[in-house]
Amino acid sequence: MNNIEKIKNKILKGERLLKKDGIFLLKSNDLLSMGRLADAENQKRSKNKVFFNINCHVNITNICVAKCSFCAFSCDKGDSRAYEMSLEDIINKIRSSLNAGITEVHIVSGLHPDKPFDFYLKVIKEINCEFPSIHIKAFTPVEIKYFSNISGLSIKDVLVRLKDAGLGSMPGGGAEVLSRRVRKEVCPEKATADDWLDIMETAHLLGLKSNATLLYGHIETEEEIINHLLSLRDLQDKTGGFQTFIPLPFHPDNTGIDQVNKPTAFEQLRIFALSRLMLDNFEHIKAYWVMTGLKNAQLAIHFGADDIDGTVVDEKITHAAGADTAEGLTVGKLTSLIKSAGKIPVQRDTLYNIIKTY
Ligand code: V47
Repeated sequence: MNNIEKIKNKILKGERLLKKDGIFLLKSNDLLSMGRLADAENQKRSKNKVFFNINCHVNITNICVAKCSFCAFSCDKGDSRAYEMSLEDIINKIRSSLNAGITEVHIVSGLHPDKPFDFYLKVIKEINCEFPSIHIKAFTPVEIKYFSNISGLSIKDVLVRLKDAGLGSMPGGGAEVLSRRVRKEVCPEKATADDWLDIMETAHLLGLKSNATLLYGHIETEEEIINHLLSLRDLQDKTGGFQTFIPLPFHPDNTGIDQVNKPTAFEQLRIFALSRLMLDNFEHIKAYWVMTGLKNAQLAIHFGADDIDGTVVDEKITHAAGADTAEGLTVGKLTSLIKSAGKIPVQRDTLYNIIKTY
């Protein structure tokens, strides 16, 4: 029996994949076998459904005190690219997306040097007051840690205040690679791997759901990718608070790590299949089309992904780093992409309640 068959047998028996299985899969070129196994896992969970939502992204500012070498979005105050949105700008931007039928606003931003935590609380309160039916998914653990530093409040108090103001859940960003070595190299000035995990644990215990990401294709090793997945799986065993795992292929343009190539379609699909197989306690795996590209997102839904994020509208972070995708997609485009791959498009809300099956 070859190794892929051994892994298949393990999965059939309901056994959990180990670190060595993950390393084997990450090195494997047997992509089609991995895809079949990953798709079978999705059949158990989502059948042929592929989820998306109607959302809009708001990046309040690109001014950021953390100098992460993988990021092309952030800049210093005074830089010609620097911008910051006022509360009014934010409300107007969301209002302009209402016609599209958004059910979610996704907010992540730079770590601004002067804005107090109260500003962010006000943002959440005001959005909640103006648009009570829209779910607010906002702030990564990196931002939460920063809010705690600038306000002097504990992590728990920051999260409780945001939740009381109307925060509905948290996006999965800022995880990068949960490794001390990698973070020391690429993002030494922000929340550590332990901070990220502890903050997600606290959020989950407070009843806030979240996602989780992996930023891959830069300086990380195979072992570091598998350890990242295992850390997420362990925390999910404890809290059950993660909804979706989103592997993010690194975009090198305009970053401090521009000597590498963007992960190929083959590498991306292998990561999708690997994630579906290793993260047996995650309900969903998302192909974030903005980063994967539309063609790879469409293929990914046969290689372990059951979600392709949403309409997005005006994405800034990946486009700063050379993404060649659109900045937003219509529902028609998203549904036809899913249908032409033989799957069933399902519009969901942020918490995966079904809104409409197409
Ligand atoms: O945290 C930054 C990554 C993330 C680059 O939770 C880059 O539903 C590739 O987390 N190349 C932000 N990636 C995006 C994110 C996200 C997106 C969509 C949905 C959800 C969700 C979360 O983007 C950052 C960072 O890891 N990133 N720079 C880059 N050059």
